[in-house]
Amino acid sequence: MKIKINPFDALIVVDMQNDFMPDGVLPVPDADKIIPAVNSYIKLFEEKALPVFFTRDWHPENHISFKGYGGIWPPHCIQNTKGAKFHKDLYFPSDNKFIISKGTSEDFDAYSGFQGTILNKLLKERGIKRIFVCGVATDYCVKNTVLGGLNLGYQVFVLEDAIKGVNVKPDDSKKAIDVMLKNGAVLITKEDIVD
Ligand code: VGL
Ligand code: ZN
Repeated sequence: MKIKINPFDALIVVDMQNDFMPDGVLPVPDADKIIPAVNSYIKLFEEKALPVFFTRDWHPENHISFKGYGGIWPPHCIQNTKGAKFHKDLYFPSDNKFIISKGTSEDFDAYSGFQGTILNKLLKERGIKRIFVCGVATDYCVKNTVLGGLNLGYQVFVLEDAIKGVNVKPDDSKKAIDVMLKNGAVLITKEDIVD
């Protein structure tokens, strides 16, 4: 496939935070291995002066998704903790970048970067038509952000070489990719992008 980046494209980097790294409290296996690929997409969008949106899980310490508060996950990405910080090697453009916090109030969870955030508004204001999605976890926040984007009418490209899944069950990521494709997402790698 040949994809040319155009002025109405944006990059969405999902939840590249310490707690989701292999040594974090909710580890996504090999999440750190995709950092070079994620950074290369970020630099590509920066070179073209296109916006990059970094989503982050940003939970209060009594969040509904946590074990003990009705949820299934260990406490993770608690606001203002080291675990909630982005990985130190993640590249940040000097401008045209946005941080989107989600799951910020105790009684709502958000696997999608569109849920309870201004992401759609920011994309709309900039005339963005296509979004390119990378990050973690393939089977949770990447999947739901992709489906959210499709539902809102964006064309969505999933960056296969820059996503990793949790795989609570071994084939969860594979199933997640099938669902994204069935709903109209397109799976690409860096090789598909032409200048
Ligand atoms: C996520 C589980 C719980 C994710 C967030 O970012 O995929 N997964 N909270
Ligand atoms: Zn979470």
